Amino acid sequence: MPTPNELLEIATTVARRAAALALQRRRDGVEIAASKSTITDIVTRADREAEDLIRGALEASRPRDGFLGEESGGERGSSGLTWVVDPIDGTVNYFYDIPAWAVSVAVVEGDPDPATWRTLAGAVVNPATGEVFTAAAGGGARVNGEPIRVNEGVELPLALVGTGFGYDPEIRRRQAAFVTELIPQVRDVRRIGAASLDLCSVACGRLDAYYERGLNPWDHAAGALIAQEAGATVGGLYGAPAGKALLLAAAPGLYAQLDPLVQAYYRHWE
Ligand code: LIP
Repeated sequence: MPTPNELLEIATTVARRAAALALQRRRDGVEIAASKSTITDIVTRADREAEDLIRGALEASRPRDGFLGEESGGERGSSGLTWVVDPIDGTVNYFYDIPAWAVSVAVVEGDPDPATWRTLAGAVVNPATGEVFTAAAGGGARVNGEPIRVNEGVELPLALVGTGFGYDPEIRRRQAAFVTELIPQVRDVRRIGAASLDLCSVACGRLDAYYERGLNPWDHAAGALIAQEAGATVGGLYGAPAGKALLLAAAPGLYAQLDPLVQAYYRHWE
């Protein structure tokens, strides 16, 4: 079994290659290939091309590993490891040429299920800013090789909180209703549009906290490890691991203040 650092080297290399491809396609002009869950949930040709590049590179270097990608689905491996990939996280930002999208590559041990997996390494590459966020389990978190840490000691009224919204109109309405309740209690709210970058923002102190309901495994697999390795608590509903029902990330003290508010609201959704 390779070490987390050896796996991180592979993750970072393929994420950089895919990011370069996606950036070039952005410059060439982006074409929507299809819509998925709703008409606003789009996939571009570059999403598919970037995932094909990553999948092919991993098949060559790690042929016995499993794969779970946003665009091409899952395939079980025989090594006990699975690569969890979002080729372009922040697809709407990518389509509108808003410089807040990223290639997210993580590798997990065990079933590719956020409820049970152990993330060993993760890389999130934002080509627009040239930032490469990385973490190996137990090795800390970095951006462009420099160590990063969460903001400690932030009280709720001074917290800058990130969140996001699903593609379904009724879910968006309910998510917006919670933001209406939360926003008077915190410094402010930001909606960046890419979960991986939200989590990296918590990791490097650009956000004090981030929460979202409805994320897919590939949205948070790498970013959650980076946030945890930077000192964040990352969890889900009722104290479960982060997953589709809820992801909340913040330094421990702020997590303890925000968790009851988020749980109380999202508990009604179940
Ligand atoms: C996005 C997430 C984001 C969420 C968006 C979208 P995508 O992923 O990263 O947090 O709010 O609705 O799901 O679809 O760009 O890969």
